[in-house]
Amino acid sequence: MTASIHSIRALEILDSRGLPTLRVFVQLEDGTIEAASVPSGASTGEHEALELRDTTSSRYGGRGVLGAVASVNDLIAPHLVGMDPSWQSRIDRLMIEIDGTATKAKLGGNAMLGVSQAVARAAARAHGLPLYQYLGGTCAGRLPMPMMNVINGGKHADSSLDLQEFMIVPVGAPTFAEALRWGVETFQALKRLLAGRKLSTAVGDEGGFAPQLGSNEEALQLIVAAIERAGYVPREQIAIALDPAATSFHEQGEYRLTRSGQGAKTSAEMIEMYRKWVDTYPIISLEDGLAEDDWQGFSELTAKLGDRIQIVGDDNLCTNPIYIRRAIAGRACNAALIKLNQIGTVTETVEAIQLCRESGWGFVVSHRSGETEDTFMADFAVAMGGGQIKTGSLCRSERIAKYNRLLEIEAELGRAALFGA
Ligand code: 2PG
Ligand code: MG
Repeated sequence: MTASIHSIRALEILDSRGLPTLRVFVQLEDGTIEAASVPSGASTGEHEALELRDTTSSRYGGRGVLGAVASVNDLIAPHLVGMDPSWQSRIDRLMIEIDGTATKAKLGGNAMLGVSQAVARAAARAHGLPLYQYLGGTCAGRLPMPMMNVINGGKHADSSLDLQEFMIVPVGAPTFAEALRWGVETFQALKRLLAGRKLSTAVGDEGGFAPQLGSNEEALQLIVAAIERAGYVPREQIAIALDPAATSFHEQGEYRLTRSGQGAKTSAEMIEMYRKWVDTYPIISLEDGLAEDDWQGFSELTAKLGDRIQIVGDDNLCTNPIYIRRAIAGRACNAALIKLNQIGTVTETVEAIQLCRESGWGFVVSHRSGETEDTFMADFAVAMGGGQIKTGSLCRSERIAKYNRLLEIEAELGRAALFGA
């Protein structure tokens, strides 16, 4: 019998962009206290769980979260006090019921996720288990393949790049620790390459470099050069993943590659551009290659490239089983990005992943561009059987915290740790 929930309270804290977010504390009857913090995105999907912000207040330019704090303290906590923290899905479903909206607009997705994650942590502590084992079971031992974001553009940096994320994936590495080392060495090689060309080595929101390049394609060339300079074999050892976040440059039915000065493209022209890149560069995964409402384009993209690379849906799926089902039926992707705060509870996130598994889809557990030092998602990825994880670049502590937690888990598992497909 675990101790029941004694109290729940929230605090307004700051994320990695210096913007307000929530930390939720759950205290059990035996005095155990656990906390969880909530991340926040910049390139958000239209159907994401609503992030409650104090838009009518002048505090923090209308971005404060005191309303969400009140939602936790006054609207959620009274219902959960006295409950067993191990009743994760019951607690999550109760919050969904109290909220009563499709987008969690009443309680706030941020308030609900903070509670949901903090409850899971408190229950894990009460059971004397590490979070990955509590959520994933006693056999949970597979570390996720990291996608490390080494060049930032789009809404995450004021570089000349329209595409938001250029990531490296150490597909040939034998362990997570080695994968991380290969990534770091490539990141450092990239830094030297940029500096050698007198390009900026300042970083964007997710810690990737944000240089002024002549084209999006030049970023791909630089990454291949950095992989080689670090002593690795492109594709075989280290491959590339992209998240253009194409909704962010989709205007009036056109894909406007304005920042890089490459003009506007139709959906079909974008697909053709990706096809050429896939032929030329070691790209293995493409997330949000098209805009969230371009469902037809997504189906064409998957028909053309889905047997060669992973086609990931993020803004169009929002970690929501409703949209994932639609994409499965329309063959619009073959993998989903998984963000806990897009859907708002741990239970629903697990459901989204189960749906991916049943459909033979891949999944990528993901951070947000606005992060905190919280490492919940690292344990969560291991609990969900590994898969893939994207949690930013190889600098900035809010990103590194997740990698460091995965290093800890791999070391703790010892011989039981598994890595790779
Ligand atoms: C994305 C995410 C994370 P944001 O588009 O995948 O990289 O960005 O959190 O800004 O939505
Ligand atoms: Mg994305």
